[in-house]
Amino acid sequence: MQGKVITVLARPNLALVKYWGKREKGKDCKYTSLNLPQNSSLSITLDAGEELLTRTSVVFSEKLAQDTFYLNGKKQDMKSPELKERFLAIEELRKLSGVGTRALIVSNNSFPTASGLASSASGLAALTFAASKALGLKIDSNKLSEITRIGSGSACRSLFGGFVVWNRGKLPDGSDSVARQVFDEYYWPELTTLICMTTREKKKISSRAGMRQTVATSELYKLRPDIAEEHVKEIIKALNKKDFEALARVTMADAMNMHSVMLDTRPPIIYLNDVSKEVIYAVEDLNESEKRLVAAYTFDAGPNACVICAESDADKVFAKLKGVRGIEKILKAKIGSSPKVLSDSESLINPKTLEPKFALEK
Ligand code: 2P0
Repeated sequence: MQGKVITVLARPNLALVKYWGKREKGKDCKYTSLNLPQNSSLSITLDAGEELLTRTSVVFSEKLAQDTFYLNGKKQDMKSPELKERFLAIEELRKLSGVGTRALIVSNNSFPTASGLASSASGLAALTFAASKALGLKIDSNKLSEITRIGSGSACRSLFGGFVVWNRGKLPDGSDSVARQVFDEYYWPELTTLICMTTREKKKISSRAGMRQTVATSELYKLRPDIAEEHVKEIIKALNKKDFEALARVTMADAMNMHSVMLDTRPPIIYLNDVSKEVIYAVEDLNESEKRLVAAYTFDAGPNACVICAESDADKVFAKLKGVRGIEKILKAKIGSSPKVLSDSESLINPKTLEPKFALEK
């Protein structure tokens, strides 16, 4: 079968309540590769226009001898253990569709891979969304979320726009550990994120390896899952009331709680750097001088800060952050929408030759 080339655009998400730790194989997890989290998490989908997005084209065809994957113009090694793990999601989709043919996948990220901003989330969401359509699968968002989670945990949240909760779930097969939208992207459009880029270096330890180490060695981590579940409830309450200060308080607390268990890991995991610390001080200083919570910082597995504020305060917060030495670039994002299928003219694959359309790096 020569399938259709499907091209999808997907956006990253920013967790206000973080996912850091998986359940290992045992009574509440059938396989560790299911990527079942220790706690629920809550995110916003980010729309920074042409920045921070993934475009992916997928085609399945009998003419293809093997799976081939180009990321940012570079052919990837399909034998690498990391890629094999992530491609379990594609195997699941193949199983469901009964289509055994190989795939050509061409994906471009408009942000630095592995810099602490989650390109794996938009990347995997674009991949499974496009592959499910290229295989002609009619599956509901729960099933697609379940399969996307296998590729990358945080990616299941990027299947939705707006405000998204990824529920921890209890079942060992993971069928109840799926993401769902709690409010859409139009619910609170004033909410703005300023993304402060402090480094473009590749991080020293991957999230996947880091969280495994934390679960295995951190004493403080025992407290983390219950604290995070409570944070999810508090953020939902704040969203219901559009209470920015409550949202800000919990967002900062959750980020610092996650970075505390990282520091409590043996050996310690330290993603924050001096510039991250200066962002914390700048935001705390601004909040104190304004006598209200104007902004909230949060950090993922990297030193880049994301600062959330109302659009009406964005200029003030931007000016404060501009004063932090070491910030190379500040991107502004609004609340983003779910992945969308692009037109054939935007495809990254030539459907006749089954080759990528762009000039390739060796
Ligand atoms: C999050 N992070 O909730 C947290 C905050 C990093 C810090 O989800 O192993 O790339 O593929 O499931 O999803 C990064 O973890 O890890 C992450 P896998 P993922 O956004």
